[in-house]
Amino acid sequence: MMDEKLWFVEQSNYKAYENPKYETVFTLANGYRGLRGWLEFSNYGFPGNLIAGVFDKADSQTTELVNCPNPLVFNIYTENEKLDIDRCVVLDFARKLNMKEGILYSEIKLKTQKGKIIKIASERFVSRSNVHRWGIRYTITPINYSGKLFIENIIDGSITNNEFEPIKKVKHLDVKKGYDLDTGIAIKVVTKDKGIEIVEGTVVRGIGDILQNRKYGVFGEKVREIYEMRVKEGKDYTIEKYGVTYTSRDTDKDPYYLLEEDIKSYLEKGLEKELNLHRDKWKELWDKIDIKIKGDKKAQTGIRFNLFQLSSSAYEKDDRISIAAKGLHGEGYKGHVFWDTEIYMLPFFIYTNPEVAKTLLMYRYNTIDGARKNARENGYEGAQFPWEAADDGTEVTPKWGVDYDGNPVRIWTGDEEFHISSDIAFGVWEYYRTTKDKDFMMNYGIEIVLDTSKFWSSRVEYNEEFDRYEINMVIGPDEFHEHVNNNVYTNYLAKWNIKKGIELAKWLKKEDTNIYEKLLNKLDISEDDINKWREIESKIYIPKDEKSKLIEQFEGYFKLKDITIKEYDENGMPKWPDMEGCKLGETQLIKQPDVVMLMLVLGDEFDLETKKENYEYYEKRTMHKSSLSPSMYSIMGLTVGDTKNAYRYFMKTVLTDLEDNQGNAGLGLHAASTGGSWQCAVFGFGGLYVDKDECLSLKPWIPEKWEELSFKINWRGAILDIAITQEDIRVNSTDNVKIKVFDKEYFVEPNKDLTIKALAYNN
Ligand code: IFM
Repeated sequence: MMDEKLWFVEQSNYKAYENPKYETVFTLANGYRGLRGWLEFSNYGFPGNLIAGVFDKADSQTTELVNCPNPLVFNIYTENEKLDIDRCVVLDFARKLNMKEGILYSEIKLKTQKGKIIKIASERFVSRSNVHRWGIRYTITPINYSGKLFIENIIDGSITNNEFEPIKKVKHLDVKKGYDLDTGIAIKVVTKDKGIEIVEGTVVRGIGDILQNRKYGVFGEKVREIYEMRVKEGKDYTIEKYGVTYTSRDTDKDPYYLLEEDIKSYLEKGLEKELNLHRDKWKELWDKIDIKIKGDKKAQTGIRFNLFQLSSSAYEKDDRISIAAKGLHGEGYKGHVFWDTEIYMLPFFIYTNPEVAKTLLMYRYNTIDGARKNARENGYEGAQFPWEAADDGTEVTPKWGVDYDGNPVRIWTGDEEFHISSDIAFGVWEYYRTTKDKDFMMNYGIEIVLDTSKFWSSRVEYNEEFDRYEINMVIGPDEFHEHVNNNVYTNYLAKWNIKKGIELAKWLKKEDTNIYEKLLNKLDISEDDINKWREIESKIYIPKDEKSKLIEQFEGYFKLKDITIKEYDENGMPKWPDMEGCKLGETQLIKQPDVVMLMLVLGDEFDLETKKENYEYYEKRTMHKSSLSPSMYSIMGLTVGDTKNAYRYFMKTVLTDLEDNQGNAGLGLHAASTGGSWQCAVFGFGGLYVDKDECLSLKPWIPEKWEELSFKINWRGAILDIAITQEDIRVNSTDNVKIKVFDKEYFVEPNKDLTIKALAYNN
């Protein structure tokens, strides 16, 4: 029973101002769509029905993910008094996300202003078995009265985007039609610019003949049906709500036909059967993705929350979509896709569910024409992937935003944060290195790597004086410093990208000359160009301090005002130091890892001393003003022996949304941080890495209070089950695998435990 609790995220107190945070935390998603954990009986908060790929611009500053009609509206009237939690006495309140089964439970007891006490229990799910379906089962109990009750089922098409920032409110949808399904209702809406049609349908069904006198109506942009119920004090009444969604992205025909058919078969099947299929799917998923941390309950629930929500954000059957920075959990960052996907989230999928990883990379492949357009428009060649992406690969970063004080500021990331192109190429390589999926690499991946190499070779500037290639006017991962020259992360990754391009071109020529020639022809790359790349790659400028191992984040960084962090808040996060009259960009304070990030992404290129020196230097200057920050410091901390801080950063990461430690959980999931959580556990504490000879390697370390850390990974088709305790490391595999543990080679035979005693590696 205790162990079961470690699968739950619970809310036991109701505070209206916390609604947005819990809407994110309790979002149920299946990669096709996300339904925020909106509370039906409150007017505070931001309902969200986000369907992957439904983008529109309308009057917004830039293209954004559309908030689709809210199908969750379910009003209860006791006599004629509408149940509104914020005007009632809350007698009991509990919500619980059961992550094992993907079900959100709630139990609420309210006393209305007229003194009627009513209890509502519900179970909500968004099906992982059939992504178009979702459902809720309500059990309503009038505690102290008998009489009339009305149930109102509504689909609200009046929804707008950006409700949380009223000045930016935008309407993306026109209501085309309301449908009376008798029983049940549906709505068809269409997006203003792109004409994407969305149909939502819901049916409520009472168990027993409890719903009477149905009335259907369309009220402006809302479609509704209302039922009367005669209730008796103390009796339970069960109502099932069935939901189905389709869009014109799913079909060439009218999506309403698909909806109609699917609702019919869903009703025939019944809610319980769908729920069981959904449970089975989660069981299957958890078998692949779960990470067990024995001896640390908070860490256990925390890591599971991150795995649950990250896994809920991907849909392997649609390669036109990826995972947004805020998942399908909120409108923050407009549903845009960043480097967060390839650098933070992708490794989780590569090692647990490679099919999903491939789909995510195929999204980049399928949007490469947009990236080519970006390059052309900016005067470059090849493919320049957008810093923020939506549905077609063109740049959609907004040009304007607000700073920490609410003043308007120009956003330069879309113009200058170029490293995204090599981050994507790196993702392609990491996927290939782990899966050896040759078909993907030959037919898709290599095109990304070559066309980004081509981009970089046109983006670099030759400096004759120093006979070197430079990349100027950029923003690196640390976004506090804009318009900088020769950011080491950007330059190193560009160099790596071109080098990988040369290497893979050679490989492809050997593997299949035909494909090689066709591809070079398609990309308009000649062998002379590739020879030129060699020269460029060897001369890309990497700023280095000749006297120490310290790497300068960009040219001139060390000359900036050296302000370091002196104080930490109650959450262990840095407090703003006295800026001594300087602007942020004039100091050495950074937002998130940059040099440290480079040493993680290209770990092999740097020795331990370099990692240590730079970690120590930059850690004192990193403000962690991005949720992408603590996880990387945790992993690097483990590499260099700062285990105490590594654990602290790990906990910060896994609790990002649960404890809302960035203060903006209401806007959606910190999806990069969910991926960072997995990386901390597996790459950090698990110490898993692929060495220079492409051998899977382990160098684990676990905190004293952890009795065991265990996880599964997929390594080139073999499923490895790895458990680390204070006494030993155990590895089981479905296939023959060579593995290094603390640099010593071992061979794991299928289904035979390899156990290495701690003594063997502690010496
Ligand atoms: O991609 C990140 C970036 O690194 C920091 N700002 C937020 C973005 C989206 O998560």
